Amino acid sequence: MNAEIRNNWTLDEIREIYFSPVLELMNRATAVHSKYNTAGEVQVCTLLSVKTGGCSEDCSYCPQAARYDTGVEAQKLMTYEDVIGKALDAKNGGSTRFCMGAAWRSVRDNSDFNKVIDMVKGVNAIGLEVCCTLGMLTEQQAHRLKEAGLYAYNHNLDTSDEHYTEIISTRTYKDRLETLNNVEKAGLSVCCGGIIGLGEEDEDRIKLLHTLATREKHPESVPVNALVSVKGTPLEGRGRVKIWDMVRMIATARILMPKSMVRLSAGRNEMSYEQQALCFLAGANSIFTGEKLLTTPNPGFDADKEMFELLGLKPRESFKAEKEKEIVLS
Ligand code: SAM
Ligand code: DTB
Ligand code: SF4
Repeated sequence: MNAEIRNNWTLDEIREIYFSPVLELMNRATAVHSKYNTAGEVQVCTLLSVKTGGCSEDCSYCPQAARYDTGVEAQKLMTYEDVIGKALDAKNGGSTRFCMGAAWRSVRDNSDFNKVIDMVKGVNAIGLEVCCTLGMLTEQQAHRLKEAGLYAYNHNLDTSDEHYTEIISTRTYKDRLETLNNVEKAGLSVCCGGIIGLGEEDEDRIKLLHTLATREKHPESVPVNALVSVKGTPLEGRGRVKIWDMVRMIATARILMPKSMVRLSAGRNEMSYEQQALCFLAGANSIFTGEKLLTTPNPGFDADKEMFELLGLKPRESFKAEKEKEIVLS
């Protein structure tokens, strides 16, 4: 890791940054952001739920947990053809990364996993950077995904270790960390972040950021989700996350992990362009576009195109295309 990119942040240092006056915090984040990244460039990703609903876990925010009556019906794994069709739409809509999600507790070595491996190969072949989020994973399964051409794996820690037990009881923080290590061992890029609005304290957010920013290698991307409060889940009726909380979280993540992609993830559908602009100023440089996240609404390609024009943002070239260029030019 570059000497200036630190992974020895202390909780006190993080507290000081997180609680600094918000305009000062944003200013510092903007400076760090433009030192390490091209200002105004935003990575555009599309999500697809390839296996929706019927999940055995009890994550209290999640509309896909079978035990909550949320109106999300359990579906079978999508077909290869349908997934490729959606990936082509995403590419035509301007996305460079395509993330496939499955409502699984963990990956099992069965025919569905074989099919996901084929989907990874297919999406990779059409020139998109491929990401998956399939639940817990062994090192061997991570290697299989890597060999199929997977670029990144998303696995969120969601909140602090302490608050985790209030939100999920069917797995532990340690389980999550183990999967992250397996992903890293297979040479996949790690995408790991959290959700705010789960009833956590500022201290829980600070601890989550501490866990992420003190990993030997910072996650390549850090999604910051605002809770999408879904009827039927235990977190139904939670008020909307305050924009200044989102800004604080994004700016602190940017300062601690200067080179990571900080993704303004769930919650954009409830945010104005002005509010999103504050998040970009705070150092967010990635979004999910397309009308749906996994099961909930999200701004579509057209609305995002309008926002990009209005704010003068440019879609970022894919890491994959950058690497290919380097190979051709060297
Ligand atoms: N089942 C896999 C897992 O849990 O890792 C992958 C899919 S899961 C839906 C991916 C992530 O979406 C979760 O870790 C959580 O951070 C986020 N998420 C789920 N429901 C959400 C909600 N209602 N609001 C915000 N983020 C949510
Ligand atoms: C992430 O951090 N957020 C995305 C993606 N990674 C998988 C998921 C958000 C899901 C929001 C609720 C839903 O649409 O079901
Ligand atoms: Fe299942 Fe993932 Fe939803 Fe938890 S977050 S209930 S593991 S789909």
